[in-house]
Amino acid sequence: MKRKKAIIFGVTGQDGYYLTKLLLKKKYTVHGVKRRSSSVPTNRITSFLKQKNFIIHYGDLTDTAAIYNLISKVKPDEIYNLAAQSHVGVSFYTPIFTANVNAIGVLSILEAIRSINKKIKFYQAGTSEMFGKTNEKIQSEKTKFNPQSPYGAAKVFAHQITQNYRDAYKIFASNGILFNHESPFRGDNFVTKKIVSSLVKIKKGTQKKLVLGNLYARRDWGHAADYVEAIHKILQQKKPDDFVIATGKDFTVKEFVNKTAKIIDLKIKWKGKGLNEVAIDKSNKVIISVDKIYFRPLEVDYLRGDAKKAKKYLKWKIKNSIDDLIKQMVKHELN
Ligand code: NAP
Ligand code: F7E
Repeated sequence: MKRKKAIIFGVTGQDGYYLTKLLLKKKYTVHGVKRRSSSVPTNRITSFLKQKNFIIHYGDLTDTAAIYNLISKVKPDEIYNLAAQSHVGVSFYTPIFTANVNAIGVLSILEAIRSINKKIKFYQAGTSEMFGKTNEKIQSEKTKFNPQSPYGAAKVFAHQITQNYRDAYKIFASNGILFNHESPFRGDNFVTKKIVSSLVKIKKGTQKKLVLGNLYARRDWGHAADYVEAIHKILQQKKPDDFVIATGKDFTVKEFVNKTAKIIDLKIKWKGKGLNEVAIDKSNKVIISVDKIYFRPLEVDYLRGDAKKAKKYLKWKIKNSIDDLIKQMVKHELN
């Protein structure tokens, strides 16, 4: 059987790593797109670089011509757009760049598909941040969007333009609406990775303190390895559609800290309130504190997803619990 060809924009990121691994296992030829950087951006994907079915290209979502030329040259069956300025906090400092990449970049891919070959299937990496401030206790495909950041607002544009191209030009274009997903390969400045990596170092005695922002935000945290399986399934459906991918369980940042501390056997006790809240160790030393530098101008307080549709139509299953996730992240940090 002919090998399927996929292009992955954002191949150097966390999901890029897991999706490449999955597609190579499924005998795809994977064309990954990396952007030029002053340091080596391929750390996560070094293990794939020697495989003949993994080909790396330079590209950037802000370069419409580069996107067009690449899609014309590769002639892919499927395109997965995972590329984004993906940090919500940073999007307040770089709103225009964020919109250019996360919103206009998506339109550039869709336009290229429209003029090169409408049969190319397209996946857009949407996010629970599109729901933003919501009154719904559990968010599904039917929940209204109310983004609270340049990141979330740009992703709403990307989501809707993907739907528009599906309806107007009959392109197989689907959106995932993925809730937070983490792994040992998570970027260093996301809260789970920061917590696990810091607490492991504090336990080893190589770091003194962990400084966090809002301890009371609630998130629905899953495992990236499980979530890329859903991403792949979304493009294997008979018809294009949109799917929420989530665990349905939510925890506060503080609860994530407590779970991690328990797993690495680090005794902590919380005291104080607001910006003065701290956690002390058994010798009364402050090892966790709060600083407003990590608070965002707008916060999303609460997110919990309803993935019933994905479970029913994609037959998607969650394999890793939050405790499995933290244990794997801890093991990776210890190594
Ligand atoms: P990530 O680790 O930050 O990876 C983002 C990828 O996008 C990296 O490969 C990055 O390249 C690339 N990129 C950034 N700007 C680009 C540009 N201008 N042109 C081309 N590539 C660019 O993010 P992730 O966690 O894997 O997430 C993957 C996608 O899912 C993102 O679109 C994110 O917004 C979305 N999402 C993530 C989550 C989550 O919890 N992880 C949840 C919902 C949706 P560099 O390596 O060069 O920076
Ligand atoms: O923050 C709070 C912070 O940056 C989670 C991205 O993958 O998931 C991710 O976005 C929560 C927020 O992820 C710190 O205020 C407290 O409430 O790990 P995060 P995020 O903003 O939820 C969504 C679904 C995406 O689509 C995004 O691409 O934790 N928080 N203290 C902190 N957050 C960070 N980063 N650092 C702190 O020190």
